[in-house]
Amino acid sequence: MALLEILEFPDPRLRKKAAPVTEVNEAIRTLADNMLETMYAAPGIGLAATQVNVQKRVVVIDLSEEKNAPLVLINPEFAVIDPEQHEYQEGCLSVPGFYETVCRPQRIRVSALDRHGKALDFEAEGLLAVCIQHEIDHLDGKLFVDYLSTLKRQRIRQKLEKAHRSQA
Ligand code: QAP
Ligand code: CO
Repeated sequence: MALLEILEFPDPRLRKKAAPVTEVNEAIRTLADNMLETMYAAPGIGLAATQVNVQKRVVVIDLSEEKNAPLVLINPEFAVIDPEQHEYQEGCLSVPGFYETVCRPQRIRVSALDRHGKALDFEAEGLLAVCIQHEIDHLDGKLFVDYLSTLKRQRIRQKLEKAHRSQA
């Protein structure tokens, strides 16, 4: 297994749209395993392939306290069940140090392939529903800061750019 580099906002590569996975093979399983290792090490609860500069529709999530319930979603899609929006305080490994309130539908129906290429179809609500929508956004080049005001987004961008300059 290997730790992957996580791209940080405002890296333009986070804006690329990921392509569907055409075959769930060993290379995809290795990518998912490396993404899980990278997410656990961060530590985080969700990571999309876009964040590690791979333009493929692969997402990993683990909401468990013990970090022993990995969810691998390949070509994930969702449909809104309950259009009522709920607020959630979101963060992102690509926007380290910033947490802001975002509104999203609370209940969704998810379809995806698992790590063996088997079709999954399930309902999600609460944090899982938020996390899946957040990660699918990444695959479409979208970040949670896009839901904030221009002013808030620019402030976050400036602070992260400054941090990146002092790291370089
Ligand atoms: C997405 O985010 C998410 O700022 C996953 O300094 C988060 O794993 C969806 C993290 C919240 C819904 C609600 C963030 C780690 C991890 C940071 C994460 C940080 C270190 C974020
Ligand atoms: Co994120």
